[in-house]
Amino acid sequence: MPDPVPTRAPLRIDAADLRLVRLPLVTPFTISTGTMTEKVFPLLTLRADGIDGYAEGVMDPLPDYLEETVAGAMDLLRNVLLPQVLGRSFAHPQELARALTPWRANYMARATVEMAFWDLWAKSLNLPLQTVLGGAGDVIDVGVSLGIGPIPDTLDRVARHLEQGYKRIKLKVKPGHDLALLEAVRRDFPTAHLTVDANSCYTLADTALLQGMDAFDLDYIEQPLAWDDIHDHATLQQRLKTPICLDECIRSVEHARKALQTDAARVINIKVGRSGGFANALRIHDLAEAFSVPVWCGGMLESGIGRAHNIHLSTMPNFRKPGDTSSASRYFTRDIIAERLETTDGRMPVPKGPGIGVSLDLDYLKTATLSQETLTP
Ligand code: OSB
Ligand code: MG
Repeated sequence: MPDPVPTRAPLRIDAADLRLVRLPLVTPFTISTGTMTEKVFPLLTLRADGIDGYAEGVMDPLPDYLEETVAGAMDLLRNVLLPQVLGRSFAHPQELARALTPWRANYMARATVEMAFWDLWAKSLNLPLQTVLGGAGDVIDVGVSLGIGPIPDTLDRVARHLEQGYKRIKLKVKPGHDLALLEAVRRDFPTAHLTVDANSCYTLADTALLQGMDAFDLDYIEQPLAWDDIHDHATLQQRLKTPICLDECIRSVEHARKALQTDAARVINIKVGRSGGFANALRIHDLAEAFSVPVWCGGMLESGIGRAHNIHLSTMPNFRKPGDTSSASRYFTRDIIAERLETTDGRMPVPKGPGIGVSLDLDYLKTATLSQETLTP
């Protein structure tokens, strides 16, 4: 049993800073739904007792990964979620998470508030976030997610990342860019730990094509079918040898339960920022473990703030596969945090200060900030 985590007096949320931040990406990132050239996200600071807790929202500007949007989340944060917690005291982050449960969906917006409070909470106890969550360890294993591009170029990128020691290569696929890509990559890298991610671009009508992927010794196929269709994934899994990993479909504990009970997911990608926050992510983690289903930590091209949250979560025991939290320098020429989150041999060190263990680079953040507002009770 892990040591019991200390408690403390309830923390009153005194103020919130809500920023909209834009960071250019080092290289465009293409998935089946489109191409991203920049990362635009809400950055939230919650303040209590003179301590700041941080989190970023993982929603995209357009509802093309899931249904939430940056503009919608900014509005909800400003007008509903933050007014609901400002001036209130919470005895534990789980209590704040419960206060947000009456709202339907909007998991990413709710996670932004919840995750900032976990950071604040852990800092107030002077403990790393991982300790408060129940995780342990100094490093996590990570792989990379490689966007869609010409096959020769992808082969170069696979080689480069394997040389850097990344523990798993995830290839983004879409119709017309799937089996030929896998043939080429498998030919050149016969023993590489390979997976694919379709971001919901196939249907059951593509079953034969997806069965063709069974020949390439993939660890799993991530989210082949519709973003909200657990049922069809269960049907597909009956027809595939390769395990299905769900990403988009798992936004709540109930989604995870249904997927696990119907054998629609033999692996789960947990993204804390997509799942309403750590309270839900931890429950999904435990539920998957009860079904002997391994989980791993996905990413949404986060800045160092979201990346640090992901790293701490990844130290929980059922994170048995390499995650997507690779070096920040793969995404950004300069990050909005002072620390450098970089891997060595496919391992990312856990930032060990209190809370998420990283701090804002306020000078650079200023140049990357599109808007900023302070909210008080
Ligand atoms: O499906 O996991 C995904 C990025 C943006 C939107 C969805 C996804 C991704 C990634 C990249 O795969 C993960 C990362 O490197 O942060
Ligand atoms: Mg995915």
